[in-house]
Amino acid sequence: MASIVAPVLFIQCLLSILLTTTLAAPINITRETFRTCRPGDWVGIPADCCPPKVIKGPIVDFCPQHDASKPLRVRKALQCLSGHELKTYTRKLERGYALMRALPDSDPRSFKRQNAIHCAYGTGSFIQDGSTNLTIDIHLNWHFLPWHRMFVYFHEKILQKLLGDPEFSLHFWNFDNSVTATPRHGSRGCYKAGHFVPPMYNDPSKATFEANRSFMAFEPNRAVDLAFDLSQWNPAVGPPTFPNNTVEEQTRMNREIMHRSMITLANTTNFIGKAYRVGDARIVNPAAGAGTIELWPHITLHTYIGGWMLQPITAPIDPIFYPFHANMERLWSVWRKLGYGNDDPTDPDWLDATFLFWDENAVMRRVKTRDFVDLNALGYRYEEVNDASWIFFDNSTSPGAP
Ligand SMILES: *[C@@H]1O[C@H](CO)[C@@H](O)[C@H](O)[C@H]1NC(C)=O
Ligand SMILES: *[C@@H]1O[C@H](CO)[C@@H](O)[C@H](O)[C@H]1NC(C)=O
Ligand SMILES: *[C@@H]1O[C@H](CO)[C@@H](O)[C@H](O)[C@H]1NC(C)=O
Ligand SMILES: *[C@@H]1O[C@H](CO)[C@@H](O)[C@H](O)[C@H]1NC(C)=O
Ligand SMILES: *[C@@H]1O[C@H](CO)[C@@H](O)[C@H](O)[C@H]1NC(C)=O
Ligand SMILES: *[C@@H]1O[C@H](CO)[C@@H](O)[C@H](O)[C@H]1NC(C)=O
Ligand SMILES: [Cu+2]
Repeated sequence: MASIVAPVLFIQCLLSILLTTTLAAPINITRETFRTCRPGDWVGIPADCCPPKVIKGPIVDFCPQHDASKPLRVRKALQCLSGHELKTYTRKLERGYALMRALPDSDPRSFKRQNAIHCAYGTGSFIQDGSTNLTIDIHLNWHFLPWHRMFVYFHEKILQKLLGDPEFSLHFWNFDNSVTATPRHGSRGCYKAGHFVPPMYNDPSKATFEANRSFMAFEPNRAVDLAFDLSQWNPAVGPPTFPNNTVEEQTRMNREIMHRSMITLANTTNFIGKAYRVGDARIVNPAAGAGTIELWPHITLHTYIGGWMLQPITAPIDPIFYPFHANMERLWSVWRKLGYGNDDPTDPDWLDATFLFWDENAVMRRVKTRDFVDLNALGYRYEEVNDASWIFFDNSTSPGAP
C-alpha cells in the first residue's frame, strides 16, 4: 500500500510547488514573518521567544521522500518495550538528548531553540505579513494537528542526525488505551494499557525526566486524567486542583472522553478545528477554535502534567511533550481510518498553509500542510495498539444515559 502511495504523493508535492493559486490566502510564513516577529503572549503571560530576525541561507522546499523499497520505520508504544529493546532505546534517547542539550543556543537544532520555535508559533509572536496586529497561531485552530506532526517530525530527524542513526524512531505514549487486551490472532501489536506516565519519563536518573510537573504526574499508579477540567488550563487563575479518582473511575472517564472526541463529536469540522487563514484574528477561547482532540485529551493532559507542560511558552522543555504529541498525531491517523466519512479538509487554505522549520542539518525548510497529511509518505508508521478500548466504549451504563 505505502509503496504505491508514496511516489504519487511525491509527484503531487512537486506539482503543488509549481501550481500556486492566486485566490486562496493560506497562512504563509516567510522571511518577512521572521523579520517582523515580536514578543507575544499566552493568556496575558508575556513570551519573548522570537528566532533571529534574519534567516541565514536558502529556504529549501520540503518534499516527503520515502524510498518505497525500504520498510516504514515503526514508532512503538512505550508501555510494551521491555528487556534489551527498552535498554537500547533508553540509551539512545539519553544520548540524543544529551547531545541536543549540548548544542549552543546559536544552533536552531538545540533543545532550547526547539522549545523557542514552538513558543514563537504558539504565542502570537509571528504576525501575518503586511498586517499590524493579525497573528499566526498553531493552537486552537485547524493548524494544530499538521503543525505538531511537522514539529515532532523534525525533532525526530534531529535526534537521528545527532545519533548518526537514520533508523532511530521516537516512540509514543499510548495514554488513550486503558485496557490490557489479548492480541488478536496473528497480531504483532502492543495490547497493554498505557494510561500511566511512561516510567522512563518518570525516572529522575534519566535525561527524559523533568522535575517541574504537578505532583499527580509523579504518582506511578495513578491513571492520567483525560477528562480534566479545561477551565483550569490557565496559570493566571492559580494552580489547578485534581480530582482523586480511582484507576477504575478514571479510566472509564478516559475511554468516554476518547470515544466522544474521536467519534461522537468528531465530524471533520469539529475534529480538525476552526479555519484560520490570512485575515483571521487570533482565537483565544479554546472551545471557539480547537478541534475535539486538541481540547480532550490534549489540553487536559497538558494541564494534568503541569509545570512546563502547562503553557505553550515552555511545554517542549519537558521531554514527555514528544511521545505525547506523537500519540496525538497517531490519533489523527486513526480517526481517518475509522469510517463515518472522516476525511481531512480539502480547503486549499488548509492544504497550502506554509510553515518554516529548521531541519536536521540546520537548513531552513518550507513545509506545507498537504505534505504532512499522510505519515506513511513521510517514512514511518505506528505500532498497532488497542484502540478498541475506546472505539467500543459502551455508554449504556453511563450515569444519566438515556
Ligand atoms: C508565500 O510567500 C512567498 C514569498 O512571498 C510566495 O512566493 C509564495 O507564493 C506564497 N505562498 C502562498 C501559498 O501564498
Ligand atoms: C487591529 O487593527 C485594526 C486597525 O488597524 C483595528 O481595527 C482592530 O481593532 C485591531 N484588532 C485588535 C485585536 O487589536
Ligand atoms: C485519594 O484517595 C485515597 C483513597 O481512595 C486516599 O488514600 C488518598 O489519601 C487520597 N489522596 C488525596 C490527595 O486526596
Ligand atoms: C459537524 O457537527 C456540528 C455539530 O456538532 C455541526 O454543526 C456541523 O454542521 C457538522 N459538520 C459537518 C460537516 O457535518
Ligand atoms: C515550572 O513551570 C512553570 C511554568 O508552568 C514556571 O512558572 C515555574 O517557574 C517552573 N518552576 C521551576 C521550579 O522551574
Ligand atoms: C454518554 O452519555 C452521556 C449522557 O447521555 C452523554 O453526556 C455523553 O456525551 C455520552 N458519551 C459518549 C461518549 O457518547
Ligand atoms: Cu503546541
